[in-house]
Amino acid sequence: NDIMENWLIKQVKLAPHRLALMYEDKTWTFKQLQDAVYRIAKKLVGFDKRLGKRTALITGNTPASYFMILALQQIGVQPVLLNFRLAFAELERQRKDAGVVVMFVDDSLKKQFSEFVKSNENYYFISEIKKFKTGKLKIIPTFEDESIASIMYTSGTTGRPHGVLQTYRNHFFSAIGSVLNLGLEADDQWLCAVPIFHVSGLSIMMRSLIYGTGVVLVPHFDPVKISELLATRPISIMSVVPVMLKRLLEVYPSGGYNNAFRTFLLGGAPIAAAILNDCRQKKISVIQSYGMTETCSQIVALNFADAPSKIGAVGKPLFPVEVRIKGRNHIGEVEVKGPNVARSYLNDQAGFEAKLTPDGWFKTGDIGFFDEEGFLFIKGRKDEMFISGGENVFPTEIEKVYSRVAGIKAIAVVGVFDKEWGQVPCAFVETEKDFKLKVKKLKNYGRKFLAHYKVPQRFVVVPQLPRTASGKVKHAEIEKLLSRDAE
Ligand code: S0N
Ligand code: MG
Ligand code: MG
Repeated sequence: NDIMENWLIKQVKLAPHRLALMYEDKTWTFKQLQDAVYRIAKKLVGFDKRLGKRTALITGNTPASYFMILALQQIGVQPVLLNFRLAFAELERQRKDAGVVVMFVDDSLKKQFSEFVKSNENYYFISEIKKFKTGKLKIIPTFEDESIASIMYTSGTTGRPHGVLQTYRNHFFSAIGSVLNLGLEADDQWLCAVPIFHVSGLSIMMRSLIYGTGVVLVPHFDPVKISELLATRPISIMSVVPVMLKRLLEVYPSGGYNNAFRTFLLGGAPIAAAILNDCRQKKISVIQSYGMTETCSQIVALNFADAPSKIGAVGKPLFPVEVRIKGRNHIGEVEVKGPNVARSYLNDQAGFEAKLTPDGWFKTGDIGFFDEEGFLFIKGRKDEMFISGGENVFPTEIEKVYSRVAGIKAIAVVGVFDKEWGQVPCAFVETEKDFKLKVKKLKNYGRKFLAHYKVPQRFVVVPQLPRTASGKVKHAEIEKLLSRDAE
């Protein structure tokens, strides 16, 4: 178990006066970042032992949330990062699974979370830490390879949430793989509009600490404001999911982006060829990538120069990772191995091991193949998971919620094509004879238990869902029926 000096301490030694963070018109150097983080850390230490081994954060993309993540890391408490778009019931399941007592919520989410925070004495808005007494600071001097830097939840085919344990080693090698591909300039600035509760966002912060480069954080995805930033500030890179890039192109400034702008890093989902062509015409570089929470961000990337001859590819495996497909010249499950691949789920080593091959490769659930030049193509999923606007959606979760509705005999949810989000959930239901399907009511019902992006946009009544001999619904056949419909 190797040990590295605490990254924040290290970076303050290396580059105390370099830009670490910009948010609206405020900036922080690495030294100022450390001061801000330590002020919060002192309050957290003074707060008391209820913090425990782990503390949950419902983050916004704000300095306060960023400082909280770092403050917890600095005092050796594992931050459990939760998605604010989830329904309360979903958040509570994850919190309980993590064995977390205390939860902090970003103040920018006050409207949505006031009742939630008020109703539990262990939940606080981040601003409330001002009231805590100040404690004696004990900073962790080193980051051990296997200690946990962050925990993020993913769901699975069973509908059970899994907390992915992301270690410092995972983040470190992820940052190295990224920089060996994207290069580095001392004054690089990386715009972060992707949520920091996802590894797409948090990895930008971890890279900043490791590289000594700046993060430009924006509170939410406002394409007009972001275009203005990209045009007027020396921002070099921005991470996006396809819907973000699409919306940015719609408001592309006539004078283009600033001269320091190098590329978009696109991940989270495959991109439509039309959007890429638009980028090419505008001479905007896009590096497509492939990665997941379990791999601590991208593990495969496609450089812009290769893109025209490799339409549909996600690229080549980055330096520290290996990717393989079982069987020769075959299409099959994508398996990955490397120092940025997580080693376990929280409280569910068995669940994680079920996703490992006997020789220790992580089975992604994605189906793909390599072409003769070593480019990886992703063709689909082993399970029914699909992606909406960069968010993974697991039909089982949605089906479980709707199976409880009286009158619904059976339900199958599949992702269907959507111009904006890539895919959106659509429900196919078998109903009792006299059941009157009221779509509005069903949607409102779903919103009580599920993140809004998981609520089916359409409900289609079918006499009979396609099933296997053993009675299991065949999702793939529903999708086929649909595409036949669309033709
Ligand atoms: C695209 C985003 C910003 C859209 O959100 P927006 O516009 O802020 O919406 P809201 O104002 O919150 O809500 C308006 C209505 O839109 C609905 N809605 C919101 N999001 C979605 C969605 N995803 N799908 C469908 N509908 C959505 C709301 O429900 C609301 O409707 P009503 O009013 O009816 O409630 C936002 O979705 C977003 O931030 N998406 C990106 C998430 C993301 O970052 N995903 C990546 C996760 N994957 C990883 O982290 C691994 C890969 C990775 O690391 C990576 C990924 C990308 C780039 C780089 C990397 C990397 O490797 O570094
Ligand atoms: Mg409270
Ligand atoms: Mg399933």
